[in-house]
Amino acid sequence: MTTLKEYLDSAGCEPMLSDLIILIAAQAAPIREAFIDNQSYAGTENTSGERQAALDVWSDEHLTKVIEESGLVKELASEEKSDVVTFPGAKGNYAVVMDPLDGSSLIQVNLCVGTIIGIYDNGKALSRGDELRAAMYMLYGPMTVLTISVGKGVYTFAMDKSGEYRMLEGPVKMPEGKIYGSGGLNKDWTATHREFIESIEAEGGKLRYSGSFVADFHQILKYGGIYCYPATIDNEIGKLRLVFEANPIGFLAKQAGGAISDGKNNLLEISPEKSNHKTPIYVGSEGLIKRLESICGR
Ligand code: AFP
Repeated sequence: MTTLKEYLDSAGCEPMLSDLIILIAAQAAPIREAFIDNQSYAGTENTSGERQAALDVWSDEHLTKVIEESGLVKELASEEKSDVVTFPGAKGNYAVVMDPLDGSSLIQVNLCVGTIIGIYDNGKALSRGDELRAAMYMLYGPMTVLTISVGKGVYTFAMDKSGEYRMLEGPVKMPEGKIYGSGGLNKDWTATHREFIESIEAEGGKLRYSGSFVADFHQILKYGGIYCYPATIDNEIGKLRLVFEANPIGFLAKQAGGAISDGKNNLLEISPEKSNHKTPIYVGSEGLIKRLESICGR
């Protein structure tokens, strides 16, 4: 089976980018290893005021160290840090955006969580999603799975016993499907969001929502459908973050034939105002995003 390195070479990745991707992807092994000693909450909050799990903090510190030591990255933005960090001595001109551990409320119940990464080659972490050079996530499920795009479709790999990633599938095409999941309390949904969800349910849509965006997206990538974390009547900016969550996942969705939107705009075309810029998110099959935008645009 094709290894990650063989795939990146065949996709024409420049050697520095290939090295950076392989280095970050390899960190899935130590992060997985760290689950057992980091099951509690850390007693701290991130910049969005959310409780940090010990594994959020561990993964953030670990990835930051590895990325800095690579000498390839000029800027790093992380969901667990208040500001963009700069590494002035870097020889490479990459910028990395990351959610070191997405879905952290599921750590203590052993459900699927993951690490989300976006890579820019312009040295600027606060860039638009459509400027990403590459995006990927590592998923800590029954297998350790890497889903990646370097702008030439989406490919999935699984880590074997020796730590080598071997290709599972690709190019992955997201079908039109009927799986849906929505964050936000039902009582706080807006009329347009409710109308959209009811239209999916009327067609036999199946509810799947775990509390881990990256795991829920992975299912939608395979079967089609939509993940939503909408604006609600008490919170019009939503909960998820444009830079670390929406943009890398949106890039992957687009590369697989899907789309991402806040209900009216393609999120990949929005310039982040700050590191923890929040936005309503809808990501999934293209037809459902078109339907959503026609309901919201009325
Ligand atoms: P973090 O674990 O990185 O904080 O992300 C959690 C999350 O942003 C996303 O992964 C989930 O889909 C969503 O929050 C769950 O939120 P609710 O608990 O409000 O449904």
